[in-house]
Amino acid sequence: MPLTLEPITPALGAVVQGVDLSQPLDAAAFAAVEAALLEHQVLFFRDQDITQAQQRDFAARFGPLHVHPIYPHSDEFAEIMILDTDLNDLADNALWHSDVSFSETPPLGSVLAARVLPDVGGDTLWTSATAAYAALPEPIKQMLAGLTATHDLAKSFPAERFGADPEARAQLERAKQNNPPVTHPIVRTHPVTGLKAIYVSEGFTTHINGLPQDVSDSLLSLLFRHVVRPEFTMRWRWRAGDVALWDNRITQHFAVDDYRPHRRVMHRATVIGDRPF
Ligand SMILES: O=C(O)CCC(=O)C(=O)O
Ligand SMILES: [Fe+2]
Repeated sequence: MPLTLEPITPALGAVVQGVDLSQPLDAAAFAAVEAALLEHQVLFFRDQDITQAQQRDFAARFGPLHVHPIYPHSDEFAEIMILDTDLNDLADNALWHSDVSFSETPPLGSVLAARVLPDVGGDTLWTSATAAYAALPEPIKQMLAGLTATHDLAKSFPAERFGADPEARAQLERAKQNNPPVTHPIVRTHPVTGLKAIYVSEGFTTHINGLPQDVSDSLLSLLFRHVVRPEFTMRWRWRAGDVALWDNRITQHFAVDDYRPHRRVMHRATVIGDRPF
């Protein structure tokens, strides 16, 4: 069955039909998914009944998988990260971010499967950082060229959130030691499409290198607001069996935290990417 695509907004997002992620995709089907991802940046697959192993295997077609330094993972597979409101405070995901940008080689993409959903709420939003970059006035683009920024895991994982539990605190300390702050260009270039994208996010970007902190704060605030203007975004209302795949290099996302005290469980497999340039 050929793959069909139904776009969600002009900026990004498409629902994919005709793909069963519980089966290994043949080369042609995988190439079609890759092409769709390049074009639409975030893809949604409905009614998927996939095991953790199948989710991991699908993600691994794109490259080596990342193991998160803080979030728990499945007992069976370290590459399946668990976002479960019963296990963790997930407040850091209710903030616009690009996953793991605190790494030297941040993820190229993520595969997220909905496992337990509240009846209503718990939507996720994505924004296209290429659409946002394209809409910047030319003088601002020129100003940003060549600037770099610092990304720091500690911004999204502040010590207060780890409470008094010594084990959780020790894990955070280890994660910080293993992931010191990194520098990335403020505008990155997609390695395949060549499109430029804003690559700072509220989640992890702490300052623009070489600028006084107050100037950096003002410029970052302008970029954080610009990148999430409604016309660059989409919002997804999850249904059981949904799987999302996003290009993490040129999008940001925000998990709406509006459903407590209900439980929500998502499983993520995260593909390691290249060093941003
Ligand atoms: O729970 C979600 O919908 C998304 C959470 C998130 O930020 C992620 O999986 O990277
Ligand atoms: Fe995320």
